[in-house]
Amino acid sequence: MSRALFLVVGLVAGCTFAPSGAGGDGDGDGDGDGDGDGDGDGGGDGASLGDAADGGVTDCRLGFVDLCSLGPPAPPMTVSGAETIDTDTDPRCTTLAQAGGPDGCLVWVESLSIATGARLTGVGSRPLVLAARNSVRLDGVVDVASRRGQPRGAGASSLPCAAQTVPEDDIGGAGGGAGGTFGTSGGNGGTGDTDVSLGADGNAAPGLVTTVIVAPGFARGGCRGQDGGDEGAGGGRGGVGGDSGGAVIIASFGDVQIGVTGQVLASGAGASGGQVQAGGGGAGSGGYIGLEGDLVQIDGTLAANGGGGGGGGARVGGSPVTGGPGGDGSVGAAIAAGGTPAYDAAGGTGAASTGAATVGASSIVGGGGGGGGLGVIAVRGPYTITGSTSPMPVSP
Ligand SMILES: [Ca+2]
Ligand SMILES: [Ca+2]
Repeated sequence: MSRALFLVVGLVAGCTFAPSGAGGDGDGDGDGDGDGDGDGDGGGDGASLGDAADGGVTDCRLGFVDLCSLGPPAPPMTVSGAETIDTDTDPRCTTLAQAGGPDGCLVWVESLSIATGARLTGVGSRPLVLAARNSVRLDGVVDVASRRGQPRGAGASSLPCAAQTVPEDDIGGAGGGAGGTFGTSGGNGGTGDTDVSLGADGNAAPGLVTTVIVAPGFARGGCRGQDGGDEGAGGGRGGVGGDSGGAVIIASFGDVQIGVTGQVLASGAGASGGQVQAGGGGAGSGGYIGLEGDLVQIDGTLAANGGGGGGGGARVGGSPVTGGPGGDGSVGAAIAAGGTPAYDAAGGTGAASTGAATVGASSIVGGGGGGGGLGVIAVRGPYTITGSTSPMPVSP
């Protein structure tokens, strides 16, 4: 487990925001008094953002979301059961343009609370952006993770990732697919047909991963794993690659509190195993979690882990055997299991803060698929951690 207790106290460079009456937030930079800009903004924006109760926004920062540019928020949002937001169709979405990134679905509310045992699931092609004028309190789950065989998380696998070397088809045993690479590298696929059987085409090259993507300052899904190589026309099909984890931002003018039972999940999906003689699929990488507030308090769990690669397929004693699927990216900091082999080519394990993604095994039959790499967790503003985050946060 990746547990740490520390406090990061730092002021965001450039313009900062603080609602009046938040008490003490302005001490560090003197916003609380004598800031001419603050006074001006407070008056100008008062119609949309200020009110008698909180005294209006006195200063603004351009973080993940320019909250000061928004109109009045929707009423407080409380999730107490299971609820899903499809970021392509939900009427609560307004389109958020992200500089350099994909459009997101912005849900802009007065405050946000997710109760213990409740779950807010984001699906659809766009990242999910939850923003509150006042506090955010998560005791339940915000879920944009992807899981094998289920709809992918919001914004998952929706942006292109650098081209990977495609695994080779081979009747004597195909190559395994590479795992998705995002915040850290996925694992390569395994080589197939290392005994060069059934023809003169040599062994089967594996799928190879690409370079890591520098942590972006906007929400985007991670990278999908590759499909495994096929046995050949009409033969066994390569394992289906895993979707990446999705993307979510949670931003507030006030504090963002993730309680002990709270979770934000953006892990990638495990891949399917290869059919007879075919390569296992590569797993999806973790996705993106962005958090922003006056203080971000992480007492619960943040996870953007990679999934496990699929096992390689084989013909064993004349019978076709399909490799096992890899595990989905974990909740917490455990590595995801690779798929069991039909013969001897297991899938690679998925990345978590406790271990890097591993490669699929090479074999005389179909190679294993690689595990998925880590996603990205980015926090703007000061934060504390007493819970578990995998990977550890970066400051964009
Ligand atoms: Ca072979
Ligand atoms: Ca061959």
